[in-house]
Amino acid sequence: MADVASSTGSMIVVSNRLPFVLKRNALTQLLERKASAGGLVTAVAPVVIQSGGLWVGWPGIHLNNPNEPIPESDPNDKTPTAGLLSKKVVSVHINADVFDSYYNGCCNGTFWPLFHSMPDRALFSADNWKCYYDVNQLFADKTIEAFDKLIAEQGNSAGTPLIWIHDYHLMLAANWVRQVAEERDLRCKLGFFLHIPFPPWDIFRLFPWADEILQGMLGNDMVGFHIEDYCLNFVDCCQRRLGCRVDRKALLVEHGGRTVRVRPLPIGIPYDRFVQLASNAPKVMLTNQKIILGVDRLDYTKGLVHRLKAIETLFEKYPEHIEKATMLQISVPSRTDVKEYQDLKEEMDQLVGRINGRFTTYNWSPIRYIYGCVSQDELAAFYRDAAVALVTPLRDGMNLVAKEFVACQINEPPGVLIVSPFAGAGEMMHEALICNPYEINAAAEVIHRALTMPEDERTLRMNYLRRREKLHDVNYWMRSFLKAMGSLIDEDGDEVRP
Ligand code: ADQ
Repeated sequence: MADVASSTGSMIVVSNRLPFVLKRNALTQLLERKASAGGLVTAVAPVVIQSGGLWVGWPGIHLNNPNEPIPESDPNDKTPTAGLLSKKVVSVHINADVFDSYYNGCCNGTFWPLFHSMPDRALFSADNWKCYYDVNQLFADKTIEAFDKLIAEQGNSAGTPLIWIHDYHLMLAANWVRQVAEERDLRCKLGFFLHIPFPPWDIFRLFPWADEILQGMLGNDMVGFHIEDYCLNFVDCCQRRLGCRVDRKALLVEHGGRTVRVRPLPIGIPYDRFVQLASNAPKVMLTNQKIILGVDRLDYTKGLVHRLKAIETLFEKYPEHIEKATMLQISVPSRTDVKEYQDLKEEMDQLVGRINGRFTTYNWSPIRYIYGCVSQDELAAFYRDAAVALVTPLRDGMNLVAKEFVACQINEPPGVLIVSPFAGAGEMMHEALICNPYEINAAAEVIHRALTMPEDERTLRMNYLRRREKLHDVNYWMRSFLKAMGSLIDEDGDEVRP
């Protein structure tokens, strides 16, 4: 596989979820694997498999018997994890109540809003924090178990294993892994990547146990974020909260006699796969309508209420778009156990009803609202046939939808991307139209501009956007991570210096 990066040692990936979920077949009562095809899994799984590495994570189900064996993948499974044998998977089993406090309570009830700079939505609970702490310790124990497995299987040929911990669910785990590895004289490299923003000091300091989070993250050799702003926020917090010596230019933090590298590593998408999906997908049937597309998890950070209000203002101020353009909003249900998300669902339902009630004619409605998951083929068709994509989160680590839209824009002339400056994607997709989602009137103006933009301008902008995403795809991201860890091997088999 030409586009798969090679690492100097075997890789152990540690993430809240395994790269597939386990489901129990209602008829046979046997466990089955349900594949996951996200970009992260697409890029990382081949490296784990190729390096003989392992994946540590929660299997998506609470089992009565934690020793129940994990099944192999279905023979028809063509996803990248199909080659991940069950013996290469270490599942973390967590008591259901503890899991609820850790995941719904601390991760999604505290860190998610806080790290997205929405502290009023964050709950601070000592009990939830204790569960987060305990679960992180459990993940660290399981990572050491994976490490032992690797050494038992491969001995010296495991090289210096590279342990890659993902996201806000596991910010404490590295320290315990490092401690045990040092006690037992096991050599390894520890890397961490945060998929959401890292907030500024003024927000981060609201968390009562902020110093423990920073110490946990500094247990790694390298800490990666999507963009430089998040790196600088992190460095700033280390200096102000822990009193670490830092180098803001070189993005280095000194802690416990070690120097930790901090790096911007903007994630990409499997670009070629989306182009292929878009080339094969059937046409979207919305007769003679310009589609204004939104695709998001139903989450308050995604700015959905502001977006619908901007659409309402658009039809109010520019009635020429009535019966000519339709907003197609596809929202995938998310965290439905959490009250904030139930409230948002209600608010969206009411808003869609109100706006449609106000503008609908005999053969047209301003908003089509799909509350559900759509297949990758359908998604690619929507991306391809949309005239405008609205990616307007209030805050977002990166946002992959903006990139997937651009990859699928294979029609001539292309559509227009509108992106919020508060998404990581807005930092680097300069040729998109930038729109502040909080400014409803200005947002309506930007949508009008996109709907009326001349063809040559659309083509010029889209060509630049597509070129960048093709170059900086998810495999590029994978290689950048390995390089930042000093673990990348080039085509001649030599190490690439970080
Ligand atoms: P998310 O917050 O989940 O990811 P995003 O980056 O937009 O946000 O990724 C969502 C993914 O879900 C996309 O791949 C999209 O195709 C898919 N999706 C969304 N709605 C869907 C629907 N209705 N049906 C089917 N698929 C749908 C977190 C961070 C982001 C960061 C990513 C990766 O919050 O900021 O970009 O991780 O690091």
